[in-house]
Amino acid sequence: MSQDIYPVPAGFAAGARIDASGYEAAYRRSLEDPAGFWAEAGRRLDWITPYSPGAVKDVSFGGPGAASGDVHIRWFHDGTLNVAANCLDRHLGPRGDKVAILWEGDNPADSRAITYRQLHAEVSRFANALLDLGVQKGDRVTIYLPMIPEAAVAMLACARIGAIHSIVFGGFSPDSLAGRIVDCGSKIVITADEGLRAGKTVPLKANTDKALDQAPGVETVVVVRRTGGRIGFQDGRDHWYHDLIAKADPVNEPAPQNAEDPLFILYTSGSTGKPKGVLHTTGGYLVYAAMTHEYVFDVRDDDIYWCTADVGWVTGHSYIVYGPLANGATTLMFEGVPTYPDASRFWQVIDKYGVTIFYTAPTAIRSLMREGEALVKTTSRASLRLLGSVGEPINPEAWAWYHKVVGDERCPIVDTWWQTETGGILITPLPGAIALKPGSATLPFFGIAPQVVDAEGKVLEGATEGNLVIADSWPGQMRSVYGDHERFVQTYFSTYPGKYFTGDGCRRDEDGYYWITGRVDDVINVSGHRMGTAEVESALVAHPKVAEAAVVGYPHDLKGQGIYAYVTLNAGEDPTDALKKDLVAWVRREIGPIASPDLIQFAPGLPKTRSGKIMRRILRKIAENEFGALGDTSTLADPGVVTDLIENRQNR
Ligand code: 6R9
Repeated sequence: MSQDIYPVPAGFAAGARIDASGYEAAYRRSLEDPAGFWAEAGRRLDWITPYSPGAVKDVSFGGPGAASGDVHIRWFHDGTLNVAANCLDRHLGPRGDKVAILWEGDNPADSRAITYRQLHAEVSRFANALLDLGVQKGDRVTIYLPMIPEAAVAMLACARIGAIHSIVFGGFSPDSLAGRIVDCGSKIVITADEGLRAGKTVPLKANTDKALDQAPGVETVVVVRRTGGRIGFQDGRDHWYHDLIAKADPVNEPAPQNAEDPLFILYTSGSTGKPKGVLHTTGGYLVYAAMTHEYVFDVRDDDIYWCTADVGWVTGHSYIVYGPLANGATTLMFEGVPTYPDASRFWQVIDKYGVTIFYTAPTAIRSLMREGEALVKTTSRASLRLLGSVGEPINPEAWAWYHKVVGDERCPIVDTWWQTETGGILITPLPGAIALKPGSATLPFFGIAPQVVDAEGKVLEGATEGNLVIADSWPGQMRSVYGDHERFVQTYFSTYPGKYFTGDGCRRDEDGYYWITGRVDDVINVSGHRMGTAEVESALVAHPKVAEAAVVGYPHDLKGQGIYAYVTLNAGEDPTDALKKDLVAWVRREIGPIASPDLIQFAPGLPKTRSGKIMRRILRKIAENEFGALGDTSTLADPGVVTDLIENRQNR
């Protein structure tokens, strides 16, 4: 592990939002007096009815002493506000003509600049269109769109009328889309004719049509015309977005929402098979997304800020749309991929728009690093002043390359640790305040109380290693699993009663810096995307030739973790390469390309305990090529299977 320390660059500290002593004082205050701290922080938003001092924080994480099962989280709960008004209307005076969204298409010739005034006008019209279609407060609206400005318009239009959006990443299959539509009972889907990635089309409307065969509750589909490709159109059910916008009333008063009214649902993988609908609410989420965006990225009015995530993930929600727009920033939205037309695309886009703040994922950095320095050096990147990383631990080599080659050793890197569940960044450097150590997310943001615990829940002090929990709430925390509060309590508050369990392991060093070591549950991180191994397993066993499957992660140079699947076939089936290909295609179809197994091993038997539990620890070791240290195998029902698994291992 690297022990290099990169102090705050002098020039950066001078102009930064907050310096080291400022950070320490604010952090201390945020833990000593959370209600006071957040009451003040909440004033960064415009409230319709201000919250009262006694209603800032009302939280129970359950646990010892609490009424059994009582987990509730409320922030600012007697206040009302409107998220879209905070992201749009209040900027019209000071920044009406400032660019809100800079859009760079998949094709470098396609771009758009949308001012706050224009975005406000479009969102107002679409909000009215949704109302005309019968969408009401509290209704769930599924959004299945590519990275086009209409995605932000749809999100903000929902927020404006109090509808709850559920975005499904455009890379998910019809089956995955259907599952998410049915789980939250949405009656409307907003999609596009086709998406465009690296010059190829993605059949979003056709996927939606397939999904709707399994989701009969959907009455309305809104279709954005992106490519003009041929699609099926069902009169009565399907509506063109541009027709709705053209005939909608241009004036829409933002509807007041309670701070605890739901804002969105976002499905994420857990350690069990079915994705969870992570529920975020209105006031606390926006306060937290906006505040972290401002401090972590040290945002000023003249910044051109670019987060390369997709709005289908939480990073896109908080740090492409809600945080930046609440702060009146210019946010760049990119439709394409880092390697099209060639692997210098990111750097070209940075030069094209004068991007000052750039936020991406380690997997992208690693894949571009492989393409060599020359492609980066054909560009200037002189506008950059801050770099960010998110999604998985960043290995020190990638960190060093990002710092030296991309940032010319001028730009601090904020390595931001957080989760879909946390709504915003929890552990991160503040670039003017905290010295960097490559590979460490460094220190907690205001109001965040991380603890490292052992397997029994004992709190470990000082330099140590264990599981990461958060001892108290923060405003951006998820409130529930949509429609299943019991699952929320079980998943996050039962392992260590009274504490939020992150599912991550971590190390804390002698300076109190946190080093996230990765998931300690059956979740793997493939190119920064969360995948439940159980989800891939249930897709595999749904194949008619598969009897049983066990999926684990293994170290992968580019993806961080790859997907390794052990598959037992039904008696009489031939373990051929053609079948392997078929299984990969099958999983892509069932879940989506991000779930494609990298390696498949046909296994006549899986290592099981006598009670029938698959011993994943052993499967992980074999997949990692570390079968010299398998540990105790004496409890296996049939130790012989291990020899066969090792002999036929795929990761050599
Ligand atoms: C925002 C996001 C969350 C999981 C999280 C952890 C991993 C995210 C990280 C990181 C190390 C970082 N993770 N950021 N690990 N360093 N800077 O990625 O949300 O998709 O829910 O994934 O990603 O394992 O638990 P999500």
